Amino acid sequence: MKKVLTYGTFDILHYGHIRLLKRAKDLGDFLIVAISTDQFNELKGKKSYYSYENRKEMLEAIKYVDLVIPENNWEQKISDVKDYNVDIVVMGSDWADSDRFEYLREYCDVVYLDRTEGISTTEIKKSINKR
Ligand code: C2G
Repeated sequence: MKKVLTYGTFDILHYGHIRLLKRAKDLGDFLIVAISTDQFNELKGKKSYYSYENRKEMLEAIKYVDLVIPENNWEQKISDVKDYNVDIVVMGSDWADSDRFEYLREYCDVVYLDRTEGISTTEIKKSINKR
């Protein structure tokens, strides 16, 4: 069984997230999504609209997603890869070649998938606030 792992906040879920998750699942048989806790989001300088619990609930409802785990810090990735026997870590291309992920190549494959243009949680929030 080929296991895929991806990280993210996944706030205000949109088709960019869904397309990333579908393509990530297509690379293996089992997709694990580590979503940022509210506390870790603060560390990332992000405040999500939905709580961790609600974001987890929504991610678990997506057919491509097999398991949702918390992302508590930047440092947990190596143990995540080992603990869950992950073969591939997948991220959107905004993370391409980032030292937040490149070091994982010692433990698993790292694949960056093109971001979906024209959609982002930030843009959605902005357009709703304008109305
Ligand atoms: N994404 C995408 N296309 C978009 C928006 C997002 O492919 N239009 C991808 C991102 O590249 C990322 C995933 O969807 O791989 C989740 O996006 P975010 O929730 O914005 O995740 P981020 O804040 O980048 O958190 O440790 C890593 C961080 O937790 C990643």
